[in-house]
Amino acid sequence: MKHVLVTGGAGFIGSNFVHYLLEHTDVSVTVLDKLTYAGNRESLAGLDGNRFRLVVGDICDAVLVDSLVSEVDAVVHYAAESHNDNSLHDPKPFVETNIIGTFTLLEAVRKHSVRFHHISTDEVYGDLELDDPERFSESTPYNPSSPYSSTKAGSDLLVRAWVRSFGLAATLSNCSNNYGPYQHVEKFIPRQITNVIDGIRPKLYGVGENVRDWIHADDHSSAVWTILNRGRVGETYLIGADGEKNNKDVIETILSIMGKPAGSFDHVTDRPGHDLRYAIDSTKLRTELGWVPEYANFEAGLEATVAWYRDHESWWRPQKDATEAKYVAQGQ
Ligand code: NAD
Ligand code: TDX
Repeated sequence: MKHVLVTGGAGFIGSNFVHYLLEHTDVSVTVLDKLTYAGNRESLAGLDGNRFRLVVGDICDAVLVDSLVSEVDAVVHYAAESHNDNSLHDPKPFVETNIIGTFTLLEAVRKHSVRFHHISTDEVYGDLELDDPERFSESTPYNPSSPYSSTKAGSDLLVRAWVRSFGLAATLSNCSNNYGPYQHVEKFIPRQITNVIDGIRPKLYGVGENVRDWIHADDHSSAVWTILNRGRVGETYLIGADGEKNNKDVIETILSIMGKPAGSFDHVTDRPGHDLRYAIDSTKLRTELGWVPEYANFEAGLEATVAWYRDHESWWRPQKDATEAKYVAQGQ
């Protein structure tokens, strides 16, 4: 593999993967990114121009997609509308980018016989009870709850159909909640860290017993590279690092790392249809492909993430006030 097209490479996880490729492999990288509110060229600043280029454009643009796909050996597809709360207020861009955009890419990789890896989420499986001993596995039935997760589920099913009907050389991965540098301040962990920096109390939806299964974005990237190289075509792999925590505990940990008193957060209006718990069983990825996560300690990873946001205020500051104002207007 010499040249990889990364869609959504100016977003949180996509940019992490681009950095991973440039640091750990010899491949050249083209990023296709629309630079929506969630994309940021600063997340790709300083990369080696001999091995990297950014093309600003839409994955729904079939002519552009066809030409870029014709130049590469593989496509790793991160581009998406990614925020559940936004999908509850304005679902249309989710249908366009997540469904039509994925369809557009699939038609191009089919035409040019290019290897495809589709990035998806554990949210396609719906949610679990707090005391359910089961975790999500590759055989869990799809049962998405939100406009976001239903469009991701739809895109997964398109990929699977293109594999079966047209013999596309594709793999899929469904990962749990990521944390780390370069995550937009609309998301849970960066929102609370930057609120504390700004002297605003962190905001917990509802009671806060909802559980997310946290993984560091670096571990997600190493898993995707592993699957791209050694995964079996047509297969789905779940990615997770045994990081289950409830939201209230995460806020308390952030407060403690940042030297604030326990309990100094606000309960705000809950998210409609809020999924209760996600939990990933990543046995297949670990046993079949030998992948292991590097970040075993969530608190240490969170401490490093807090330090990154303290040190990179110029990266997140331009988005902060408008994002927070939008939440406040929604009662969140
Ligand atoms: P993000 O919102 O930070 O980034 C998305 C990127 O896609 C942005 O750079 C944006 O400009 C770009 N984009 C959006 N619409 C586009 C379009 N029509 N054409 C081209 N580019 C477009 O999202 P993220 O958190 O980095 O998530 C990336 C992928 O990983 C998504 O597919 C998401 O479903 C999946 N995922 C995310 C998580 C998580 O915890 N964040 C977990 C599992 C899976
Ligand atoms: O201010 C907040 N307070 C709060 O309690 C925000 C923004 C969120 N929450 C809760 C909602 C969720 O239970 O925190 C949890 C995490 O919320 P998000 O960061 O919005 O993530 P989530 O909805 O779990 O989805 C994320 O993980 C799976 C990503 O945004 C998705 O793209 C990915 O597929």
